[in-house]
Amino acid sequence: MFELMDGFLKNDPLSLQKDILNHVEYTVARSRFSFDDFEAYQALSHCIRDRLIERWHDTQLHFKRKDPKRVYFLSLEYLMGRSLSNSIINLGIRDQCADALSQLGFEFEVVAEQEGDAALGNGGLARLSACQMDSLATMDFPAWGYGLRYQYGLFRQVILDGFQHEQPDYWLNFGNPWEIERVHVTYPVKFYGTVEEEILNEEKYQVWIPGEMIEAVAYDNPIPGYGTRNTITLRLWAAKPSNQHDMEAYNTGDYIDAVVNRQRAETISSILYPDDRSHQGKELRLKQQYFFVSASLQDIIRRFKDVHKDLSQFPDKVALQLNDTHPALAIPEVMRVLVDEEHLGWNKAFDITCKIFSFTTHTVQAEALEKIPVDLLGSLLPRHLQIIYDINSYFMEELKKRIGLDYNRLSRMSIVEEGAVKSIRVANLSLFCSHTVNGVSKLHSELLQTRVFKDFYELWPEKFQYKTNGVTQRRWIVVSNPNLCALISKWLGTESWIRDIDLLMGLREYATDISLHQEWQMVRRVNKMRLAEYIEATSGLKVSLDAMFDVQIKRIHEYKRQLLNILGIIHRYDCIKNMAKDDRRKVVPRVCIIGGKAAPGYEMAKKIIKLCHAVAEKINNDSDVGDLLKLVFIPDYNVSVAELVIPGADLSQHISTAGHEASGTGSMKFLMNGCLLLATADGSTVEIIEEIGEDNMFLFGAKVHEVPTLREKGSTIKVPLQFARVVRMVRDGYFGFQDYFKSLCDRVEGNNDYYLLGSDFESYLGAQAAADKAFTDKEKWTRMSILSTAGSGRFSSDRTIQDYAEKTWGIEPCRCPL
Ligand code: 26V
Repeated sequence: MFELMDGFLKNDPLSLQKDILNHVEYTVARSRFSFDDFEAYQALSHCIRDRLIERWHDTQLHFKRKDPKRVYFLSLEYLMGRSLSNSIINLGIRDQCADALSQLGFEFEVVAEQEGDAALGNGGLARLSACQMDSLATMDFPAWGYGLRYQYGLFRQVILDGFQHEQPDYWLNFGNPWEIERVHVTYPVKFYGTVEEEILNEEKYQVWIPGEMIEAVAYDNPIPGYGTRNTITLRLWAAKPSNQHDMEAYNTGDYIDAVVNRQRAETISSILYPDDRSHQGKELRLKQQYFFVSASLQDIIRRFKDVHKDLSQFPDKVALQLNDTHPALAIPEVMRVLVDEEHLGWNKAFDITCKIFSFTTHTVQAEALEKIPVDLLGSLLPRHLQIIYDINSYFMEELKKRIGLDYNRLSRMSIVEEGAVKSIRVANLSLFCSHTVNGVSKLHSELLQTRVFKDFYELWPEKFQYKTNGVTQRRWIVVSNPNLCALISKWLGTESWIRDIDLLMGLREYATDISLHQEWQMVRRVNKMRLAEYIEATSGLKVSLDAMFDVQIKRIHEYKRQLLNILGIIHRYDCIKNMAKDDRRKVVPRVCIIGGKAAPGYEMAKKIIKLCHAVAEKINNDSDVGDLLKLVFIPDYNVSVAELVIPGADLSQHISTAGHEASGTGSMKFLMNGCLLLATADGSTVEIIEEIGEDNMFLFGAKVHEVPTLREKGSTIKVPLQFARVVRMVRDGYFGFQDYFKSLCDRVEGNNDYYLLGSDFESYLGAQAAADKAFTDKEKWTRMSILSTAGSGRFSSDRTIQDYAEKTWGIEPCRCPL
């Protein structure tokens, strides 16, 4: 690996060793003669943190000197996972650290595994933010990430008797060496109160008199780039009570209440909301959103004003990226600051606002779009509600000029939704006030233009772009699959692909080379061994390495169709049971692996988890079937579990009903690691097909344009007999829990089969059979596997970020000199 010249701290194994021992003694406060793996992790992390801080200071100073246009990435969620290995690899000192540890009697991998995940997000959107931060740093872009420092991250999933239970993830229990508390970087954030009119120099102004004030404190998380000194900042805000607020209470003598109130303030940043529709319209969630937005904008404007006086230059220096609608209150907040505080005038302020915001949407379901009840907004943020109304009046006037008095359309497009609960449509606000709206794959973008935001697209087609998602090869190959990483570098004769992903294509040339095949198979087998050990440790189940490891790991959701997978497994089991002994020899043995969390209030998803366990119980204890079929549910799926599972997978499933997965990024990680995909033509898979060809994967299922007709046909569709049979097995209690699974079965039969499991079943089984057949031909399988990795370059987040920088943000790299 490359090594960069460093600053004050040295990176040779001996210096690292000394620094580790110093941190053992003075930071961890343990004896340098006796410390355990966890303490070694803590000490090493502090060594790395010191090195990150050096680079980070240099980078920030460099940005300050150059004063380039910056991008601010606003996201309520980041799924960072572990930081130690990633930082060490990006710093280019993996071998030196391993040496230093080994001389102290520790093993690098064991030490790295001591770290818990930072899980400040739910799933796809949040992991995407983390991958994009890595690319922004690596590609030297002047970028800042902003988010919330939740005390409790995504819940831990515990399985008891096959049922999911949620437990709090108090991830800060043992301290967090990757953050730097900035006690002096604090901003007041205001809530509630009233709006009054004030006259200044004969002009009328609205003044917000807040009813509550809470302080936001910055916690900085340095994000190092790979092969560069650039280290950028992810700044997360924590809530603490404002002293000003307390003073009043102390003065009135209510000391006890004042202290209790302090704790109440902290609840704003205490918990991450699970991605669950039932949480829409909750006051605490709205408070979180505004708290985050207000603190971030105060920080951004302060940084701008340090150098520039005139806010009309704001768009030349600042790009604000809205990661979904969650941070969209930034729009009325910027307006409020420009109009009420800077007195710029409404038109000028609105012009600036529309030039700085861009918006990316991560969903396809119109009904999943965020809405804020007007009553709630009006009480929490009275001035923002007024501003949104003003924006909407202006919007409606503009619209009438374009479309006349088409009231149906006007009411569909309005930012304000009338109805039983009058609400703000946050996506409409974001669309109208952003210069660009991005989809996350080509197909997603088409659906946005033709369905979800059709009305908007027809009027402002120039606003619509798409940036197909990507994942970072640093984490998803270099960190998680070191053996494959070494193999790729050996065959390409360079490590440059780690920064320049297009080079991966060079592997195509060797796709039939028999010695690459042997080495490739060896690497894959070692990874399978590691995964098999993990399965045994977590579930007690021994699995055969000769079996095909077939994996589906992602959030549990009906549209992602884990149920289709399970019904397919039941079918496989049923076939084996009904087969003559002789025929069984032809069966390709499988280990089916499923993992993922269900939102706590999502009943159907929880039933799917239980069904998976019930089926596993039956199959795994059937000695008649033995190694021919096993089913494992991996509990508490998270980023670090993914790092272990993905490199060991032969086949992975991405089988959402066409038109439902905006992009999907798991598939890209599997692809990079040479795992074959069994998939529907949904989300980014459509582009994966373009890149690696249909022949290199197992495709099935209805296409997007066929879905509406199939739905219309409903119960008149002919569903294959096998499907009816497996559903009946569940219904009849073959796996127990007959009553509990009834609603799940009802959900996939007749007119209720919204996600089209029945009509896709036959073609699903066909794809599975094709996968079995290919697996028996080792050479073919290995070639397909190599071609998958070779074709994964387009799905690097480096490419996504490059596109954003050029086509959406208008920013350029700003590389810190060595
Ligand atoms: C919604 C809500 C609703 C209220 C409570 C908290 C909460 C948190 C998240 C969400 C929306 C999540 C949207 C999401 O993760 N979408 C996924 O984004 C991926 C990255 O673009 C994409 O690959 C997936 O297809 C898409 O489902």
